[in-house]
Amino acid sequence: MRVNKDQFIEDFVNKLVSKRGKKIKEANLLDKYYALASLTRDYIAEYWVNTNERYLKDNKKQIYYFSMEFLIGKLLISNLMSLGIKEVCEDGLKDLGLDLNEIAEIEKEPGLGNGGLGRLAACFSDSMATLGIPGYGVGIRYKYGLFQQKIMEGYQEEFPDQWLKYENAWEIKRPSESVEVKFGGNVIITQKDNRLKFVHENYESILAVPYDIPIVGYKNNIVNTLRLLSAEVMDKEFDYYHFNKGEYTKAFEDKYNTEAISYVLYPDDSYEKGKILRLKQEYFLVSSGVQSIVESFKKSGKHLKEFYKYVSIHINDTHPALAIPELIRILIDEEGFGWDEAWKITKHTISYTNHTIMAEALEKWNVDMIKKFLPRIFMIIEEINERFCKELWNTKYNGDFDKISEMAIIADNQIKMAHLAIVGSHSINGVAKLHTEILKRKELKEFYNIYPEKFNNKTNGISHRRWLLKCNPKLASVISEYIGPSWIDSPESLMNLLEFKKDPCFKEKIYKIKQYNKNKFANMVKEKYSIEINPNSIFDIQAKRIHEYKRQVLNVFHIMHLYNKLLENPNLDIYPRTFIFAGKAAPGYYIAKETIKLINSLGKKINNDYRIKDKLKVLFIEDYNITLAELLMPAADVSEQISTTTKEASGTGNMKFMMNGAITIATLDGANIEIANEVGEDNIIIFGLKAKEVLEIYKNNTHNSIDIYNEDIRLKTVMDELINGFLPVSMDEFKGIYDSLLKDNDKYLVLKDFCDYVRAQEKIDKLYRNKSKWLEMSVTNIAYSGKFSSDKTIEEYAKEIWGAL
Ligand code: 26V
Repeated sequence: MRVNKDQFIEDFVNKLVSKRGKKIKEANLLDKYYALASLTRDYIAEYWVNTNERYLKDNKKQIYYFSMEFLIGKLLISNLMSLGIKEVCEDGLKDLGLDLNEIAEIEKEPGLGNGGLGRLAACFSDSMATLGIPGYGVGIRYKYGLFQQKIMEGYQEEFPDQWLKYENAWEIKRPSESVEVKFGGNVIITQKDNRLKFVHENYESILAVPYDIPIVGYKNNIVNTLRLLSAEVMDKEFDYYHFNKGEYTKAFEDKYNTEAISYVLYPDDSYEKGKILRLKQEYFLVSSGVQSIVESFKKSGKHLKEFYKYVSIHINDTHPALAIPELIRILIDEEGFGWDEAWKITKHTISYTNHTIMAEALEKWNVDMIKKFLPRIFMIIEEINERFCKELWNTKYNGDFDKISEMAIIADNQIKMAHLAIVGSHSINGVAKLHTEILKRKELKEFYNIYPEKFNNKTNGISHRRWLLKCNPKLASVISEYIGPSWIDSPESLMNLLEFKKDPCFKEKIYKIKQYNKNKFANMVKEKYSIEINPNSIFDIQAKRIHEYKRQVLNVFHIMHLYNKLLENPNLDIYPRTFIFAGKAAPGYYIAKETIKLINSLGKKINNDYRIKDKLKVLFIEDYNITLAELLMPAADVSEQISTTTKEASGTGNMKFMMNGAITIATLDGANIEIANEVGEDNIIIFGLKAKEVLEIYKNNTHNSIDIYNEDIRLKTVMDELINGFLPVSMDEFKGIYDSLLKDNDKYLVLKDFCDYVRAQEKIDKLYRNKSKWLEMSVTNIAYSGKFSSDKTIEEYAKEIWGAL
């Protein structure tokens, strides 16, 4: 868009008055933020309206991306950049004596997700808008996002994330587009004109109120929509009878119970049985979403028979899988379709992404629960299941009861959501090549046998706009200086950087930028934690959810081993390193929380030990979120991607670090494999067991952690230090971790990979000393990172799954 500086200044000053009732002199930072954000939204509005109008006219396929999580990050700067007016605003504000970054910092980040899955949804939304694909995100407007993490005495403590405490400057509430979602009650079946009719009675109604957030395409005048739904009571806000009796809690009980549906994001990244509220959230999302889509489709005048030709509904993991029975319900009960046609329309409309093979994250709902809260939906799932089992019986598996009950959607009084999602959709994809292969050959192999055509791979990607252009402006500008700005629209042209990987002048610039970003990070650490870190040390970062399979403990063991070596010989030639951790643990995940305590205890010991002469530092930065990630990625020298091979479906942090020039130390897991294939083995440090070996170990149970413990004295020493008073905690503090590794035979093969990990880390130490070589590797990583732009991923989804390009 076009706005000149004078116009901007005038608009801004007026906005402060109209929106906040203040002149610049009296305005505080919050006033300035809201004025600027609101002005930016005004600027966006015109394009938003035009885009919607165009989409309506164009008759193109609309993509609805259903996700329980959207981790979009702060929006002010990125929106200004997408509008192409960041510099003008910055200048204008400067004239007023204001600093854009200071204002932008005060924005509250909507933490509406747990991790990779939620951030992927945000990167995809960004890419859809930038590619001009009519894409709508559909999610929940949780009043409280993922908990705020504070570290107290080394332990994680959780606090409510009150991101809506003030207002959300970006959203537009649309009460007139609210829809009714029905829970509970019973279903009456009658017969009319030779057809069964299903009437849902005695249900409880909840209103789903949409809030729309603009998703601004990058300098293309396109603005897509992220629609977040909030639960409200249908009509009666409170009960006068109880109110008059002074029973205030009772008077408002219904309201609270209803609205609780969209109060809190579940802070788990794995599934816990029997959470009624979570089930309600999932149905709330899909029912309101699918109803609105059908309504708006009907307005277009086309026949619902053609629904799937104009609408794709993509479900982000199985969490929104009830979209399948919900669409069938609407088509049959409300629109008068017969089963066969409703089934065909639904299957052609829906596609599904699987994000994990971790058994504990695979959703299964108790039959009685679904029956009680969603009686009509249950009938439909039962029907799908019966027909599916019959199909199996009549085709491949005649007489094979075991196979059929293994594949059934309903078995052992449970509904398996992954099975429902596969049977009721036309496409299922994994998120990296290895992950998809494991789905096809192992986890879902029975389904692959009968529906090979449904399975496909779509390796994840990240938005290079947020993860390079926005978060690392200095790097972005040097890149443009050398290869021109075309990489912003076509990220694969980052490859042109390879030409300069041996250019000393270019490399020096890359080095200086990394130093600048490291200094910036070090200053934050000093200010916030009063810890001095050496910006000339290697910044070695592991930032992700805390989970046994991600093996933060392996990282810790290596640090302890280095520390032991230094204690033995304080003059040992170790390149100074700062080990940085960040990430949240699910509040109920004991071992993960103990891992945080372990990192902090080690930090306390090492950071205060003058004997090792500041060669090692260990930091845990609290409250990892998108905003912190934007500071961390540009400051990293080393990216830790060390999951137990086969367990990390893809990973996307790996791509963000690489794009900012960090060197990856990794197992051949998830997308690490594809990163390694791109950059070549000289530009990534690979270690550890291969997928085949891991699968073999799991299958034949050939692993014995006690043997490794006894054989490797370095490892034995480190492990003993967990429980012998070496760390500044009680002796039994880390008994849980210790036992999981020895008594429980180290399910995630930490001990097995330790030796090779130490070797790989020694290689890093050596390589970093060769500055020229290191910078060459760094440039190579940046150059190949364009391959992992979510623009490319979304293009593949659009072409191969949605039929939309
Ligand atoms: C499951 C549940 C179950 C109910 C409570 C809330 C909740 C939240 C998340 C999940 C699923 C976790 C799966 C997940 O996040 N997978 C990650 O997806 C990334 C994007 O595809 C991928 O890069 C990571 O490797 C994968 O772990």
